[in-house]
Amino acid sequence: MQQQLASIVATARQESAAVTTRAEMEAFKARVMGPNGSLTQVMKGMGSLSKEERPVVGRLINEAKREVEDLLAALLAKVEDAEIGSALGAPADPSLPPPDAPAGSAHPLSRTRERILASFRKLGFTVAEGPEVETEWHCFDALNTPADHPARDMQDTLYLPASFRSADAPRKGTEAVLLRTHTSSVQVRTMLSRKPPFRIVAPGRCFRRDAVDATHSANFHQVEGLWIDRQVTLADLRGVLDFFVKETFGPEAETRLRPSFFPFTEPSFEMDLRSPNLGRLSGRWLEIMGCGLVDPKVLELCGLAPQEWSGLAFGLGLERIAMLVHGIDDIRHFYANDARFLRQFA
Ligand code: FA5
Repeated sequence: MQQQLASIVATARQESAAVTTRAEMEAFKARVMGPNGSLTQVMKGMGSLSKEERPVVGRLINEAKREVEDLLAALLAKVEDAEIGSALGAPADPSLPPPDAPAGSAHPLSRTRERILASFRKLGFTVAEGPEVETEWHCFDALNTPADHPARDMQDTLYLPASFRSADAPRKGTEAVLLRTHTSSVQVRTMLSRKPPFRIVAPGRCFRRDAVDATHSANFHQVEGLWIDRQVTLADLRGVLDFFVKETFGPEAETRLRPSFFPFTEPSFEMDLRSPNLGRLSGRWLEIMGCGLVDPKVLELCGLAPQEWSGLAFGLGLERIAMLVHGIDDIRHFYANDARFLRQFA
């Protein structure tokens, strides 16, 4: 019986070498392992063996079966390769990239962010970052925003449950933790951790309990700017922002500063933009960012002497800028992941 099995395996090995198609492979499998296959016949003969012979022969049969299964696995790989090769008109080369791989591209918000950062880099600003999950102190108190300010209301700001309270604030006790409502918290972290003078821009995600519509999202992006130095003036603010606007919207773009209020800047402004290249918005004054000179109280809270240091700060909405640059009429397009929309910016 041992000889019989050896000859079955030897024949199978010989025959398998001649197999080239899937049909031939199936026929080969049936000849050996099918209901009337050569190996199956031997297995059926097990019944006539004595009790002592059975385990010995069983082991031999299993070995032969495994060899035939290995042959079949190799045949399947060979046949599949041949099938792919004939479908492609050439032998398959698994190291090649998929022929129809679509080229990816940066998201329009990422592209706008990089463009904005590139403008500010030209003026010596470097990129800084801060956490999206922030303490109430970094987001509000250190920015001179009083406890009863409406922005601190649960209706406007997403607070984390009390179990998330943090000790990461330079004041006694633990602090409430929230999703930052603006990137101005990076101003605070930078002033606390770096020695002036410095100029930073901080891009990042912000969160507010705003109702979602064509111009508002509950999760949006800002780019913050902060320049701390000796004798920073409003002329510097105008110069920096004018440069950025002309780089982004073209040399014909004009800016204007309109008095406004933020607890962390004094004086504070909204900056408006007017440009002849903005489609149906051409020629209209459009509000694009908040800005001002850093309030001396904020410098003090962040450990800088207001007699020595001064600064300018600004914060713009990335989506709003991208919408203006590309003539996009609804902020929700940015988050819908619709390739037809995204491909237009590739
Ligand atoms: C601020 O957030 C200030 N921190 C900006 C600032 C920084 C002022 C430094 C002075 C000095 P405001 O709430 O206006 O300000 O938001 C700034 C910009 O973020 C807005 O002009 C707008 O473009 C964008 N923005 C605000 N809320 C949303 C929202 N829900 N969806 C999309 N963009 C928003």
